[in-house]
Amino acid sequence: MSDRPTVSLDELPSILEEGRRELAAAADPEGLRTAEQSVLGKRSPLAGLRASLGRLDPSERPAAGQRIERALHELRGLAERRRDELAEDQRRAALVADRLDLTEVVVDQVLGPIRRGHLHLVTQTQHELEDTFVGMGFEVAEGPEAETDWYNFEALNMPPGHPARGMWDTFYLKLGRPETVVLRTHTSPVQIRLMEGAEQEGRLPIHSVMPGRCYRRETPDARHLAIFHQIEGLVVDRHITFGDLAGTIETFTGAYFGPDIHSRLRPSYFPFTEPSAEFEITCTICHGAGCRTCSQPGWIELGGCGMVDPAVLAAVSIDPSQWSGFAFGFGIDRCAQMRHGIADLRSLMENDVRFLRQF
Ligand code: FA5
Repeated sequence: MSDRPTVSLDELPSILEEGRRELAAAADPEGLRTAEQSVLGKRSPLAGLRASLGRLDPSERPAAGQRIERALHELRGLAERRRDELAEDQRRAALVADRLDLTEVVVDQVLGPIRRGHLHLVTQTQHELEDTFVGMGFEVAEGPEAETDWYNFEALNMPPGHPARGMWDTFYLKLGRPETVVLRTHTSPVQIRLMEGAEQEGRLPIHSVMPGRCYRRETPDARHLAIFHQIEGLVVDRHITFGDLAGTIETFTGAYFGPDIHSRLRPSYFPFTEPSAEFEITCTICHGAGCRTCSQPGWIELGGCGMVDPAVLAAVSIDPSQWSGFAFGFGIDRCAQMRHGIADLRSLMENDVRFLRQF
């Protein structure tokens, strides 16, 4: 005797509906196997219907058989699709569970807490220099890096063909007439812009520093770069003397490098200052004893300076009989080199983080 439940064909629609619901409700592969057993297995209502076909009148069997086969076909298809869906769900769940958060691993477990970057040593040095000069009563001004020949050379007493232009190996830009626009070779052109503006707007006197990037066609070495930074200083006021210049430079040197570092001036030549000088500071490596870095004298050159040439004042319509001034300009990169004992200036431009992280 068969132990299959006997069912009537009238129940096919509800059997089908119940089968659909059971298969769709399977929440995992195990649940689906149980549902398939119950909906399509040997003891399922559909199997019972199929078995009872033999009790039907032979003329009704083919149609009834077809209805049952269609129902079975649909439910098998549903079971197949549900199997695929569950497999996909499982794959996604595994992906989420197994995902490696590399940033989390690197930062938290290998390198420690997130470390923020910091300003480049040259930028830090520029800010420190600005702070030092602001503390001494100076204002900070800036000018363009692409300059006209007029500001970079001519207004500074160097007309075309003047031999002093040879002191600065120049990059010319292809702008306008040939050799009329340059990448500035020093920050001195900003002096001219400041004096022009101050004269036109009645803003004299001037006590300003002007930091910025400069360019020279140089082969880089331990003390020279093709792209470097200078800070210019300019004072135009009444009764300004060379003593004011020397005192300002000595005050700055002590304030920035510390009380045991001093400055001295050596006669020199610049076309736009008269008299002119190079200023040197006590070598910060040997503190004046003499070493390889300073080539023995115990002093290291930092920049140039001098009294603003009356012809330069006159070129910007400032009356030299009423006003006088001094100017200086020195390397920011050189300052960083001196202050931190950097053997080779090129280290500042190579962007090796092992070097940069030290500062
Ligand atoms: C000048 O550039 C003058 N404009 C300075 C000046 C200003 C004189 C105002 C008088 C009045 P000089 O070429 O010597 O001068 O450069 C000044 C300083 O800039 C140097 O002492 C050095 O510290 C720095 N410097 C010059 N060339 C380079 C370079 N290629 N790489 C790095 N630093 C440099």
